[in-house]
Amino acid sequence: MRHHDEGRDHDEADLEIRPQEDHAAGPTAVAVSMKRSLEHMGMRRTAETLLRLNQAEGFDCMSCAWPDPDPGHRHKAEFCENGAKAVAEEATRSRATPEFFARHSIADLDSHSEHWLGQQGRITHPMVKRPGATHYEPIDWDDAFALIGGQLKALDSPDEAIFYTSGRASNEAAFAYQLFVRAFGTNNLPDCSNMCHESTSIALQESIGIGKASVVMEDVYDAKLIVLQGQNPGTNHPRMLSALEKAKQNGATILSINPLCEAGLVNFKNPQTPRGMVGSGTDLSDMHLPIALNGDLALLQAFGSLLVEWDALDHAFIDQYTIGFESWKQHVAAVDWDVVTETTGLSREQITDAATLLRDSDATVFCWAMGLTQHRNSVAIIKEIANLALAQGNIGKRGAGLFPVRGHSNVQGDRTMGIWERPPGHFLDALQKEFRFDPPRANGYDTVDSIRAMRDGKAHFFLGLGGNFVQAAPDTEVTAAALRETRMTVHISTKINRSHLVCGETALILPTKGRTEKDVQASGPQFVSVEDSTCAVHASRGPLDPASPHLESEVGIVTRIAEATIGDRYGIDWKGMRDDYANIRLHISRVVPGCEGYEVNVRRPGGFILPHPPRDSRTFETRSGRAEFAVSPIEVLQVPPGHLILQTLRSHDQFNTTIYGYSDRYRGIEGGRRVIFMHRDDIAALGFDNGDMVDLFTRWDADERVRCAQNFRIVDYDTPRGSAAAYYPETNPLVPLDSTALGSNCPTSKSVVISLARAKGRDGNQTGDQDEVGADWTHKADPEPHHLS
Ligand SMILES: Nc1nc2c(c(=O)[nH]1)N[C@H]1C(S)=C(S)[C@@H](COP(=O)(O)OP(=O)(O)OC[C@H]3O[C@@H](n4cnc5c(=O)[nH]c(N)nc54)[C@H](O)[C@@H]3O)O[C@H]1N2
Ligand SMILES: Nc1nc2c(c(=O)[nH]1)N[C@H]1C(S)=C(S)[C@@H](COP(=O)(O)OP(=O)(O)OC[C@H]3O[C@@H](n4cnc5c(=O)[nH]c(N)nc54)[C@H](O)[C@@H]3O)O[C@H]1N2
Ligand SMILES: [Mo]
Repeated sequence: MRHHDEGRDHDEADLEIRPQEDHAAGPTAVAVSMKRSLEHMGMRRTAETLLRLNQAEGFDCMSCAWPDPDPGHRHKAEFCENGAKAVAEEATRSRATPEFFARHSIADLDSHSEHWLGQQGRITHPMVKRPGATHYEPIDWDDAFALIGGQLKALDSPDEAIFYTSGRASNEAAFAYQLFVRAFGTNNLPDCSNMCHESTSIALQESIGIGKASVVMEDVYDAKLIVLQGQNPGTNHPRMLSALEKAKQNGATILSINPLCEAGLVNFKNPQTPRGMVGSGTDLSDMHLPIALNGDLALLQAFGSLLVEWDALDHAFIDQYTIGFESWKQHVAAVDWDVVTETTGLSREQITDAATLLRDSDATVFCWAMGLTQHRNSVAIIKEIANLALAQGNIGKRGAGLFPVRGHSNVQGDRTMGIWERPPGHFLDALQKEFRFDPPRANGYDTVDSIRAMRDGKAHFFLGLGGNFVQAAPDTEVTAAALRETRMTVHISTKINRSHLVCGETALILPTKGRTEKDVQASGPQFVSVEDSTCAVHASRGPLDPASPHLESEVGIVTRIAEATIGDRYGIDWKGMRDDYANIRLHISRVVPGCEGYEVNVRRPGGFILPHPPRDSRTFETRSGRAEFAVSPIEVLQVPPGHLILQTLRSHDQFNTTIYGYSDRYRGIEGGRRVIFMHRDDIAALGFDNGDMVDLFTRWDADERVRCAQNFRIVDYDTPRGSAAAYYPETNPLVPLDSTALGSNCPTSKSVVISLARAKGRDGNQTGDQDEVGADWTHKADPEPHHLS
């Protein structure tokens, strides 16, 4: 495996640094959407897809999990630039055929960038790499399923197999998948959520009894104050900007808390309005706090302390619905302001000004994403948001609530359907009743534990329902080596990605239909269903003919793997589910809480909203039966002199590990991705100049590994001192596998302590005695881990 996007087809010398943009969207966004769509799909397919995207009778956008407006209030073009890119990426006319795989060995493919791999188009046939082979070759579906079934049956225990899910799978596919995995006998169901909003799910479960958002779309429109913390909506949830604009027009104030002044947080030019296309746009944030990385727990406790001091509290709510208030009150009242200002990089005045916004609002919506979930103390941070919401009674009230903005379009639905390595007992009981078998009760492996199990020879089989595990997971070298240890890796995918090239002894690629495509089964055309960030569940129907006649649907693949592995054990009717997805939905309606009447409800235009006890009736299904205040000590991340905290984030031209292109327009980065954003005083203090090339090293004392990512260009950028940023997944080799959030085991992708050294050149040999700036530790191993293949 190469340095990711430094494959031979891309030259970072083309990199161009421009000024940051001060607004998001606007006419450029429309132009970019159209250009990419036409390039990949041509005119007809562009029209066929984009006009059906996010429409009540159309298909759900596979980009993010932002909710749709009510069916009556949708625009003709209810999509954003990045949604259009996601569609173009899937509905492309390019094809990766068996001839393509015959021309390119796996080693050759591995020498290309992730972007190039994606550009080869949709995979048309099931492919296999046999033990010792250098190439993938085509395989019949029946033979592929027999190989998988044979391998699974040969394991000593079902717990030696790992069944990963990315968050794009439909509810139907996810339900069938978890059913198969549990009938096979394991709870090893890690998913992308383990690297994403897991900290949210754990924290909110403990604080309010449910790990999901307590708002619906209307609450955003009706909020008095919206807090946007650790989130870059202009890039990752662009349609959220329309909702924020509407909220502003209704009088909302917006407070953004982010180390970076992201374009969408500042100004939004709504491409759906004339003002957005030619005018000056809407100034979204009323106040921006440029917080230092990982400063949020201290900031939120400082807010708490001020609200207590001002008695800006909802005592009736606190008395009636919560426990633990007194301890929390005492804890925050005693907050150490020196620690607060030091860890946040903010002044007491700035923090006090922001707290007055909270004080003066009687309806606050708190939004957050990866900037809060991927730190060691993430669970504590999110419980602290819940504390603030509880202190002011901002739950179960119009215009108020907790709003973790989910990532993958159906990551929340997959969890609802039982994709979880730690399933609750009541879910297993319902499964047992419906299917008359004893599901395994022991917890399975999450993502990090799956990697450990493969590394340690405890798991020998990996199956990915979507996703790009090797690139998305932390500690790339460790993860790659772990996957290579397995006897079989299987990927259900639409397009080629790096994980297909980091193979087990035998490897299979099973090509699947995507959201944009028609899915016809024995009983006729099928639709699938998905859940968004606000618990709204609705149907999705693809308009296009499948990319190849040889594709199977995800439900088709999963049910046939089940047949090949467990046959008719327990008498589960896999064929019936495959032939008519309504049969799966019938099971869902009887197993999944809140899904009674699923078939009817999901067919309604706009679908239905799942129950949410705190939102609906201020009912809190926690251990105590009340919403719980949590007390969390502030632990300051130790950053030795000469080191920085690095956050790994997304550019405007990628979807997770899928690299659409090399234009991070809003941040002014064109033609390349290997950049590190730094404060100019940090650049100088470390003895560098803007534009210098550096290698990045992780500071991590817990093991002897040297973690390094090479050849990043320093970009002088508006970020707080000590806080640096670089793109994911190029920096994943720097994230230690064992560095995870307490309580959720989520990798700490937003707080990696690093040092920098002048780059020794693309393939330059690193030695232990290089002039690593500011490092007070020495290399203990041979630091040349870059070419794995
Ligand atoms: N186009 C597009 N859309 C996407 C995705 C994509 O890759 N491309 N990915 C999808 C997925 S799976 C997800 S999870 C979401 C991710 O959506 P985001 O969470 O918006 O994604 P990131 O790029 O990781 O951005 C993290 C933001 O948090 C800020 N941040 C980082 N650390 C801190 C901190 O310590 N404190 C605070 N207050 N802020 C911090 C960063 O500056 C950045 O603005 O987007 C989804 N939507
Ligand atoms: N350093 C660092 N690491 C991170 C993060 C970070 O911020 N920093 N973010 C984390 C987060 S939030 C997430 S969610 C994970 C994402 O982890 P994953 O979900 O594993 O990664 P993706 O890049 O979204 O997966 C893309 C692949 O999915 C396949 N695919 C696309 N559409 C379909 C489909 O319809 N069906 C099927 N079966 N396959 C399809 C394609 O082959 C594509 O290559 O990464 C995590 N890793
Ligand atoms: Mo995510």
